[in-house]
Amino acid sequence: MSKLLKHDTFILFVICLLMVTLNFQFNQVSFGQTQDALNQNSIVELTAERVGKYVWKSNELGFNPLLNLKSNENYTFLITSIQNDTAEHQLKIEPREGGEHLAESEVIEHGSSSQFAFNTGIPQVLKYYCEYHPRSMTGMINVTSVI
Ligand SMILES: [Cu+2]
Repeated sequence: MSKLLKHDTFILFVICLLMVTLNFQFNQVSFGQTQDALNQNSIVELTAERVGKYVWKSNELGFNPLLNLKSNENYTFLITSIQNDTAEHQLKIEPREGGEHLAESEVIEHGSSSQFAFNTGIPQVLKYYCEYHPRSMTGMINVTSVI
C-alpha cells in the first residue's frame, strides 16, 4: 500500500514538473517576454508592426514600450519586421536630448531580423527610434542601477 502511494506521488511529481515546463514554454511562445524575462535573458525583442502608423511592438510590454534596463549590463536587441512589409526599419538608440547615436541595428524589411549588442552604461534616460519612422516608432529607455 505504501509502495503504491510512493509510486502515485512520484507520478504526480512528474506531471507537475511537466506542467511547469510546458507552461514556461507556452509563455515564451504565446506571450513573448515579460519584464522578468527581459531582466533574466537580457534580450529586448521588438517587432516593427503597422497599427495605423508603424510602431515597435513588444509582445508582453506593448507598443513603443518603456524599457527598464539595468545599468552596466549587456543587452541584445533583436528586431524583426513583418512578412510582406515593404517598408524599411532601422532601430537606433541615442541620448534623450539627442546627439550621437549609441547603437543601431541593420536595416530590416520583408520579415528579416537584425540583432545587436548594447551596453547600457551609466544610469541615464535614452530613447530608441526607427530611422525611417522616427515620430511613430519611438520609445524611452530608462537605465537604472536597480530594477
Ligand atoms: Cu520604421
